[in-house]
Amino acid sequence: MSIVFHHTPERAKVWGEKFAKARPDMPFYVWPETGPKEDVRYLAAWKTPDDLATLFPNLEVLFSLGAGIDQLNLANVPPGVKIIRMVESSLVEGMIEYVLWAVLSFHRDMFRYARQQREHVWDGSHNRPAKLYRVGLMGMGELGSPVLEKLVSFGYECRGWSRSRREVPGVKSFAGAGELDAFLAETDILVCLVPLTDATRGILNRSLFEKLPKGACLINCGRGGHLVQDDLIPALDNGQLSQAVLDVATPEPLPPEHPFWDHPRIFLTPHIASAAQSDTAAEAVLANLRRYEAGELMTGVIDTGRGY
Ligand code: NDP
Ligand code: OXD
Repeated sequence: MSIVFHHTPERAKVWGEKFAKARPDMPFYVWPETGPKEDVRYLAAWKTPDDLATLFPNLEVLFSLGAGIDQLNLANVPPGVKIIRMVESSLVEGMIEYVLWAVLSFHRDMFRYARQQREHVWDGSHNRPAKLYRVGLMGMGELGSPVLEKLVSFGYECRGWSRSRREVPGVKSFAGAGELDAFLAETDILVCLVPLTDATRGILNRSLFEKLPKGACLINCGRGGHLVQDDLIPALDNGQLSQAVLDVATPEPLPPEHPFWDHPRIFLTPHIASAAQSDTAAEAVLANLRRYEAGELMTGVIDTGRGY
């Protein structure tokens, strides 16, 4: 009974050491090494190799190396194989830092001051307190809920939107498609942290932007596929949005001629908002393997019907 790891050699080294120590009984292979294919029960991957069914006929669990699973080709995963997303502490910490940085930067006018610096303009505005900013976060899950808790502690007026109703202290909660418009109407800074599914693909579009108060800020740290990219620049140019912070795009990397690179009101980062650290990620998978072998429920099980 073995596990195959499919990612970079640097990560594989850390994982290999963790597994050698914690599970000397379980052979650990780094793709493209697999050992006897019929022995492979577990695969840990960011993207899956093609033709999983023939490659690993006895595969039982696919561990995503990301919190998101849209990068895995799910059509490729044989029925009956459990899919588990990454749930671990460093992903949460990274996302808290990123969203807090982006919200603070918008609130404290840092994007404007960066534009002014390029033009040698010295023009400061009076600071507005955090409580005057309403932050609306889409996706109150493993990442979104602790991000909201941190934003509350900084004094922002926080709202959260999710599929089912979620409670986070100090956060006004909205649920489902029926409450989306009310959520948007009260959101000055919109943070997207829902998973990319059939229900959320293209959700950040012109019609949604028009439901936000004029001059709102968009922070997308979900996936590029959430945003209808052709709708963004018109919304920024007509003032409906005043700033976009994009950590994700389609495709990644964006081609050099893409208009997002040079737009003065778009701040781009190269999908770095957060990432699982190898040591804590390996520990999370080891803990899930223990649960699985004991017949317990694993953390982060994907419901393929709802897509996350
Ligand atoms: P979770 O599955 O823990 O949480 C997802 C949240 O989104 C839940 O609250 C869920 O609602 C809500 N949601 C899902 N579908 C809908 C819908 N149709 N309408 C309303 N709400 C919906 O995911 P994580 O918090 O772990 O991760 C979220 C995403 O963040 C990942 O899928 C990935 O795309 C992105 N990510 C980006 C990173 C980056 O560096 N840019 C790093 C890590 C993750 P409910 O609570 O009712 O289930
Ligand atoms: C993830 C990511 O989904 O890093 O974990 O984007």
